[in-house]
Amino acid sequence: VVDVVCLGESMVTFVPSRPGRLSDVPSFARGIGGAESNVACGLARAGHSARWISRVGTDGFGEHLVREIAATGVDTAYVQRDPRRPTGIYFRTAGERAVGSETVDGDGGGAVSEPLAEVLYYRAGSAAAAMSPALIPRERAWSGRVLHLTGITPALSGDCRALMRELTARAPGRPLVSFDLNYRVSLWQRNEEEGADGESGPAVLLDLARRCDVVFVGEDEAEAVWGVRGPEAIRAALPEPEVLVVKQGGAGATAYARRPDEGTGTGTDIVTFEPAPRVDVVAPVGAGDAFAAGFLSGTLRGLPVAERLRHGHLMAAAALTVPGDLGSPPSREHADHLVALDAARWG
Ligand code: KDG
Repeated sequence: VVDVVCLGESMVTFVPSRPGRLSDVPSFARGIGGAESNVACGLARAGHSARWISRVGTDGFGEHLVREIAATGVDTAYVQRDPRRPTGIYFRTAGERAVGSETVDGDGGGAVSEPLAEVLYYRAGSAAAAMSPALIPRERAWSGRVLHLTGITPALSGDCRALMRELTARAPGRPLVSFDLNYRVSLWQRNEEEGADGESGPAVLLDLARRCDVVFVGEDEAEAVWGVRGPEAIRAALPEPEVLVVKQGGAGATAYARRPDEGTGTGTDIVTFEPAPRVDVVAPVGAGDAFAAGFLSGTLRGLPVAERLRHGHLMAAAALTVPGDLGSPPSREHADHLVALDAARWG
């Protein structure tokens, strides 16, 4: 049994070689992106066994993705190759702040005055969008102690939504299921325009979040998707998960953890706030994924909630201070040392 399985689409990413609008920048550098594989890579770097499950095309971009992700120590044995569909790609501007409520995981830190970001996806009909209960056997996705999913996958296709429901069903053998809301407005808009099955993003995401055990939500995202403002109100709207983490940008994060002796959905919580360390933000992309990796690492190690939050903040800080999705987090030993510093040196 591996520690964690992360399931979701990854893409080759093109980031401009200098700041500016997509209409103006002359050249792009190739990188890789994908919220769930970012979490797998973060956990592998923190010394855990991590597996990434997805589908890619038989094109060179798919090969590049699998090779790069495997190079971080993540198991890619269950990644499928589809000869008929391409690997998804996307373009984004370099380090700018997200447009409106379309954040690319900027919720781990305090970006303030950068210009607006642009994100352009080319992933409709991708190999990963074909993920379905028939193609991804549940036993594979449930082959870890933790399964990590995000709200990006259900925005990809009806098949992906069916898979998400299958993987979050309460049934024997289900591991701890972690879910990062990751609200991607443009993906849901496309869905609604296509009128696929009349399912709306807010309703699908609320239903899925309710079925999971550990849920990560950005305060800004919750307001954008459900119109709910502030950590208390978010918890009131989402009482089911055993642990709910509300990320509050540069300020920090609040965890609501149900007392162990309480039943589902009704108990009182232990509430823990931990401030985020101050960092000079280079690019917010990937910070939320890094935060989830740090928190889940602490969860797998059975650490107290405050320490899980601090490990999340440390990993997020590493991602915030580089242009790409993945930073270089401190080693587990060094991270443990930083986490143990007294409160006055945090925040
Ligand atoms: O969390 C970072 C991701 O947003 C990025 O890597 C791309 O997975 C991605 C997405 O769908 O936005």
